[in-house]
Amino acid sequence: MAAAVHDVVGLLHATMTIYYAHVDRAPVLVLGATGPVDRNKRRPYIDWIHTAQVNGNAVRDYTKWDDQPATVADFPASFARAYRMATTEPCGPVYLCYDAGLQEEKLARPIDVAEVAAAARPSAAQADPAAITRAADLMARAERPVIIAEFTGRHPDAVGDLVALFVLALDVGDLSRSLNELDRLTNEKRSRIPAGTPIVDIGLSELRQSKWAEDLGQFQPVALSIVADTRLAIPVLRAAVRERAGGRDRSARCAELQRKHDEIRARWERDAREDWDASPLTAPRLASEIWSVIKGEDWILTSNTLEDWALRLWDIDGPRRHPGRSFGTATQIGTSLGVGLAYRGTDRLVVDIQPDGDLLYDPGALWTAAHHRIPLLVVMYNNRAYYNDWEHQLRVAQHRGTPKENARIGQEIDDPAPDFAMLARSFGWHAEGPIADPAKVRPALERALEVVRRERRPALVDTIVRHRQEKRFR
Ligand SMILES: Cc1ncc(C[n+]2csc(CCOP(=O)(O)OP(=O)(O)O)c2C)c(N)n1
Ligand SMILES: [Mg+2]
Repeated sequence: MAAAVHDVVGLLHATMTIYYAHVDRAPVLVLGATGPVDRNKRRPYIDWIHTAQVNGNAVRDYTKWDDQPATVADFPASFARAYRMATTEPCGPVYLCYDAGLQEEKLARPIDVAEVAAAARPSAAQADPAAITRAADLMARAERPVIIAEFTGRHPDAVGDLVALFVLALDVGDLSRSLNELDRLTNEKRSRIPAGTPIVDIGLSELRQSKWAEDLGQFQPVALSIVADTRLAIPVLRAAVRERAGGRDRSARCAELQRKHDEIRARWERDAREDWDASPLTAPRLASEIWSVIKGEDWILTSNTLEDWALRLWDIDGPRRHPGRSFGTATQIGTSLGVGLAYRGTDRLVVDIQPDGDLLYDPGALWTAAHHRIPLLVVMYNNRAYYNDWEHQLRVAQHRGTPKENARIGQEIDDPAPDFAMLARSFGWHAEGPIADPAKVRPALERALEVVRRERRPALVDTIVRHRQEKRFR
C-alpha cells in the first residue's frame, strides 16, 4: 500500500497511522515531501515552516526505514530499497521524502528505472532445521495442544497447515498477553496454561526493531524460539510431526474435542438469546441480524467484531473472512475503507461494524468512500459513548470509591446524539437510522445491502446498541 502525505504537516498528521502500521506490520510506502532544501528556492513563510532537516525524524522511531534522496537520479534506487524494506517480512512502514526543489527541477535526460524495477525481491526466511527437529520432538509428545497464531493469517496459504499440538506460538506480537489473563479488579496476571508447559514460538517478532515503544509486550520465556517466516516453517514442522506421530489413534481425542466444541457453540447460541428483544439492542442480537442478511453473500468482516459475537455466531470458514480485530487502535472506518478498496471491483461484500466514537474521529472517510465508489455496508455499533473509557472510569471509581455516576462525563456522546445516518447521507451514502428497535434492523439492513449490491454505493445503518457488560478478566 502506498500513501501520499503533505510535507511536514501531512506527515505529522499521519504519525499515529504510521505508528499503527508499524505495530501491525503493514507494508506501507509513505511518500512525502519537504519544501526546497535549497534556501534560494523557498517561497516566503510557508516553505520555511514546511521544510525540516529532516522530515524523517518525525517518524524514524517507528518506521523500518526513511530516506530523502539528494538527486532525481537517485530516486529509483531509493524507491526500490524502500519497497524491499517495507514488503520483506516482518513488514512495516517506510517513509520517503522528496525535496520540492528537486521535484520542480527540469530533467537533463530521462531517468532509467528498468533495471531497478526488474530487480529480485527477497524470499521468505526459513527456520534452522535443527530447531524444527526439536520442536517436532516436543510436539509429538505433547498432551494438550494449544496454538496461538497471530500474524500467520497474513499468508492464508499457511493456515491450512496448522496442526494442534502443545503450545505453539506462531508469529505472535504479544505472547505474554496471549498466555495470561488479567484480573481487572486486582490487576493480577493469571496464566491460561499449566505451569511447566513447553512453549515454542516461531516468528519474526524481534526482527521488527521496535526502537520506540516496546509493543512486543512483556518478555515471555519460552522453551524454544525459532526465527522463521511461518509461511515456510509451518508446513515443514507439520511434516516432521507427522513422521513422529504416525499410527497413533486419535479418534477418541478428536471426538472429545468435537463434543467440547459443540457444547461451547450451544452455550453461545443460548447466551445470545438473552434479552433478545431488548432496546437498545444487545450485541449478539445485532450480530445475528447482520448474519441473517449477509450469510448468502461472499462477505468480509473488516475490523470490529461486535464484542466477538460475530466471531461466535457467524460461520467463519476461512482466514480471508476477517483480517483481524483492532489494528492497534487505528480508526476502524479508516481500516474498513482500506479493506473496501482492496475488494472494490470484486463480488465480495465488505461489512464494517462501526463504533460511533471512532467514526467521529474521521467522518471525512465517508465522503472518500462515496467519492471513490468504495462499496461498503456499514452497520453502526452505536452505544452513544466513547464507552471504552467510560468502562475504564467505572473501574477507577470502583477502586477509589468515587461516584460511578460521574464515569459518563466526557465519555457520553449524547445531548445531542449525533445523527450518523444524516451525516452519511450528506456525503452521498444511502443511510437509515438511528434504530433502537431490534425488529426494525433486518429490513433496514436488507434495503442497505440492496443499494450496495445494485448501485455499488456505500450504505450505512445506524443501530443503537446497549452498553457492554463489565468483564472482569481480559
Ligand atoms: C487518538 C486516541 N484517543 C483516545 C484513545 C482512547 N480510546 C480507546 S477506545 C476509545 C473510545 C472509542 O469509542 P467508540 O469508537 O465509540 O467505541 P466504544 O468503546 O464505545 O465501543 C478511546 C477514547 C485512542 N485509542 N486513540
Ligand atoms: Mg461508542
